[in-house]
Amino acid sequence: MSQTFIMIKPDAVRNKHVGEIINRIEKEGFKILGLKYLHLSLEDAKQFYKVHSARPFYDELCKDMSASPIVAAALERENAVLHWRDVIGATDPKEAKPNTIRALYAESKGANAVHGSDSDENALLEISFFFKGYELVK
Ligand code: IDP
Ligand code: MG
Repeated sequence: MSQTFIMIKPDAVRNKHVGEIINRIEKEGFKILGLKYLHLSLEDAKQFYKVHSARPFYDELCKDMSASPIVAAALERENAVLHWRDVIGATDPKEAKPNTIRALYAESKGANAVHGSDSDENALLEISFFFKGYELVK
């Protein structure tokens, strides 16, 4: 078993896709270890995405991610990181395969409905950014 960290981004929350995306998480066989609904500050978003601070879209990304509430979750499954990346599809919804979450619900490359960790190591770092140990089920 391995873990991944996911977010339902502000665009998907505003577009009322939270229920469908959580349904998909369950259908894909993930166990939910932690789940919260929160509004990131601009500083939190900058800290979370600091690996992208040199990229041209960084300021817009952080502004968008702190514009309205998100859902954050820690998930467990075999091959969790790669399986979630398959379920969400390519960063740009125009390139995402049919029936992936981004193909179904994303507005654009920036407002692309969901986040998913890109490695096991980053999954654990991202989970600890959002959750204290006692907020995660064993
Ligand atoms: P990922 O979310 O598919 O892992 P990353 O390259 O890690 O994609 O980029 C992080 C986030 O930054 C993306 O999910 C998207 O919201 C935003 N982003 C990435 N590339 C672009 C771009 O070219 N224009 C606008 N936003 C982008
Ligand atoms: Mg990424």
